[in-house]
Amino acid sequence: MSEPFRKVLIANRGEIAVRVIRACREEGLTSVAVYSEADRRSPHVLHADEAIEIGPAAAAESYLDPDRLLEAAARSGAGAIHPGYGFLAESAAFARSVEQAGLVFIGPSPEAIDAMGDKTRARARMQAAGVPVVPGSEPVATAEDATAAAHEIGFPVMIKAAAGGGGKGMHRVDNAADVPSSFERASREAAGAFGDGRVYLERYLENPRHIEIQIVADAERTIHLGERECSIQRRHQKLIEEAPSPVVDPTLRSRMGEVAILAAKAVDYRGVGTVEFLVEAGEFYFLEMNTRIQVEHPVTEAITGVDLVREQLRIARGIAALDGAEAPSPRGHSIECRISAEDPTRGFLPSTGRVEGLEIPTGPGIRWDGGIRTGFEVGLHYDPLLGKLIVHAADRDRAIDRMRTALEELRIDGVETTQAYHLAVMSEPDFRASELSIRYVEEHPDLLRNPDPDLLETSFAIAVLLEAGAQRSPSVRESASPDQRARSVSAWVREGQK
Ligand code: MV4
Repeated sequence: MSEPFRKVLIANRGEIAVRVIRACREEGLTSVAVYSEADRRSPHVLHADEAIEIGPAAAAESYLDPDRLLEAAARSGAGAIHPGYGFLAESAAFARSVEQAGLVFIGPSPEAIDAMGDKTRARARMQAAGVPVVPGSEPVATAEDATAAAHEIGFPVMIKAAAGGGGKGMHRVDNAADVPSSFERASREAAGAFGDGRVYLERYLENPRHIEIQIVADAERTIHLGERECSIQRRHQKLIEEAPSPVVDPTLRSRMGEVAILAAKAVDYRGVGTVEFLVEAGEFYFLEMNTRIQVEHPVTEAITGVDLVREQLRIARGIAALDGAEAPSPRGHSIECRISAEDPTRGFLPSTGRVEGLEIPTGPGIRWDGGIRTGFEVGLHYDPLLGKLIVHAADRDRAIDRMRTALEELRIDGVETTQAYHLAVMSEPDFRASELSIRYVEEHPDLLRNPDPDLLETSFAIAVLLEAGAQRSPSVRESASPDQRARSVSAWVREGQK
């Protein structure tokens, strides 16, 4: 059992820092925020019981600097560090330093982080534990070995970096002739990006869904809390998540859940964690395990009623997961939209500026986890996530309608955001029909041309005039081309619609 602690340093910023601070307060724990020069007036600083400035805006010299964080912990007398997600959350070295400083790292052991960090090691370990992985090879040393492996697996194949993650150094190969060049390129990229040029091969899955299982584990029990559907993403950044997945039935859920428990047990996992799968044609394959609280944790919280950050804090103090209870049966449907300072009409280009106005939607089944307030300066130093809008309703259709209403109420003035994109998705037929895969965003480019509501009004007015003109004016009706038709309608309107 861990040392008890009464004070927690939150080594993070933004919405997740606020989320953790709130959970600390409810658990009777004192919270210590850390902040960079750029975050002096940020919400997490205002919410925390105490706050310590740790360095300049550049994350490498503040939120990513283990020494400054440990120094702040020592100075404040914190007995534990919660890393949130991103930054140092999945650094085994940081977790080790925290423990060596005599503090509790609120997360799994450094060994569990390490075991899941190396892709090929994790793959081998999962295979040994009976967890299905995408059919594939060990790391291959030469182009000849890669070609032999590809023939054995069958085309198309994916060449992946052993040390990789997040899609870097991944190459699809469709035929044997292309294997050597792709092998060389993938090895070179892997060496450059990860300092480890080893690559391996997998069968390429054409149209998979990305579905993940939430795990909660203490020293005695490893429990799963069902799945989240995370297929709607762009360049490995998730945009929308939901729970449950519209394609997972109770049988598949319990099969995936049992396998996720096997995966967690294989590394003696403690705390909350997520096992990611690719799912295609009713089959599922282990992808990786995330050894942290995830951005999308609220959709699981909504349908299970479990407070996952509370679980993290309590498990770290040696208290039984779920207070010793069984996993609750899920109720209803939850959707999360990530609201980021990015412009979907310009390839999700990060947008900067001052938040001039902010209206947060409220009402039954609506939750906002945010890290901004009026006057907040959105810069380029950190992740562009401003907040997450989460809804919960009795079923998926009603959750979508509720999200649409909430998105219409949300107002963030001063920066471009992904809000209108989300609104467009909520009405898109394939989304409504749950026709999803990891290709959803690229397969729906029309959603990226966000129609401005004012522009929509204008084009609607033009359509009405065209229709009326065509019915009542011979020159409009007999126009030879759309251009001429437009000119004729203008003339018809100017002349008083005779
Ligand atoms: C794949 C795949 C298709 N086939 N592996 C991307 C991130 C990395 N962790 C695994 N990834 C993929 N591996 C095989 N054999 C497609 C992806 C993939 C993906 C996976 C999950 C979520 C989003 C994705 C987006 C593009 C590609």
